[in-house]
Amino acid sequence: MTNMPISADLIAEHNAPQIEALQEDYDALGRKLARGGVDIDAIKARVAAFSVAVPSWGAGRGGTRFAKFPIPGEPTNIHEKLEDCAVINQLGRRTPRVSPHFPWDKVSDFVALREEAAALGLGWDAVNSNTFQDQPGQAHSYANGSLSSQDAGARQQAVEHNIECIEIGRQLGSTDLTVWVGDGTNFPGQQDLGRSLDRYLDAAAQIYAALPDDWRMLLEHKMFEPAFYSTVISDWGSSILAAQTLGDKCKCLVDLGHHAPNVNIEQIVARLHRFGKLGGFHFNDSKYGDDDLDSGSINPHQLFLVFNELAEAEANPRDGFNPSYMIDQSHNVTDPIESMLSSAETITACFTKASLVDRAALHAAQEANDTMMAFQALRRAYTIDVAPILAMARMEAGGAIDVLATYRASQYRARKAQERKAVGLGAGIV
Ligand SMILES: [Mn+2]
Repeated sequence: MTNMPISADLIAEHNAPQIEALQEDYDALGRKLARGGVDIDAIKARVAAFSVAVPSWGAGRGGTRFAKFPIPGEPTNIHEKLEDCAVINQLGRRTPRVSPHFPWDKVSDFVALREEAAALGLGWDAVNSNTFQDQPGQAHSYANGSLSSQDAGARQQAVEHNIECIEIGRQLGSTDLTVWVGDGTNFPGQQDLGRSLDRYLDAAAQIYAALPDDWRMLLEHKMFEPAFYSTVISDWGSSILAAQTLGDKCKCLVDLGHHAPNVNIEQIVARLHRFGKLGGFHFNDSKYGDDDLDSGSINPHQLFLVFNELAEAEANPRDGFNPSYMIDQSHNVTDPIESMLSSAETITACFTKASLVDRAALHAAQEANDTMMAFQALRRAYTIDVAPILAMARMEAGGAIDVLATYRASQYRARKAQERKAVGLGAGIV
């Protein structure tokens, strides 16, 4: 690849003085793991094969409903977003796919966009539809809902938009459609809670009917916001019931921030897998609500426990095991590239630690009702510093040992600040 945004020479130059120390750390960790019968190179190979998609909208600075504070050099269109996503993948090597959002990322030629991404070393992940805001010139408003609206015209428009997203996705090479609706109510009595779900299911079935055979439809539940009293697909219960009603190609997507505080999300993951409905994840972290904070920044242990369930599910697949992994964060106070580099590393670290759980010891302790040793089987893996494995896998794939230091040394954002037009002010929650 000749036109990559970061020069391979710069990465190599930054790696050179760190290689010896990395090798020492890797060898030391390898000896420690070998004592427990684990081959560090096999774990490194798992890490090298692991990937998580980045959202196109995550490349821009997010905002709150109060304000958005843009930074110089921020991307203003899908082409610039792709370039930023390429930087993340070049340095970190774990994020080779981008998840687009329509109509935000709409262009006139999607075949050309696919080629543009491929030239940057990127493919495409799940296509996201948007029926939670109105677009200029739109015939029907989503003010009172989209797929569940009482307005048949709005429902039809939402169905057609989702089908258009499938068509765009086919051109891009995607095989998943993620559907999240902002539908819900702010007042008790505002809508009939049963009939609104009926309308949603009826409209969603029309989208499902347009799904190609090798596609999946991923339903994303969310407890509240923008509706504050009820949402139509509020929780994993509503989600799995809808997915079961719609058919085999419909699965549930778990956005970590879309639950009440302290909800046992890892148990939800295990339940969805048990019934063959675990479709994928939106990774982020949360302190109070749908905060869209960086993955693992608040509760990295929970992220590890989610991956522990995924490791268990992978070892015991029911109806297949193929969840899609994606970051879904709003970067309000950081450079989005730095946040996604850091988050991809955190997510990969939790995946790696979960791979190091001695499952035989865990199962034996569970069978013996030995609570402390069962917990310790998890704790032993969680406390291992897997950074040398991640860094070695990155470096061997052409990435940076220290991703943030190399990114800053590249002066990429400063260069883009010279080239790109400034982003306007205003609210910008995504
Ligand atoms: Mn999400």
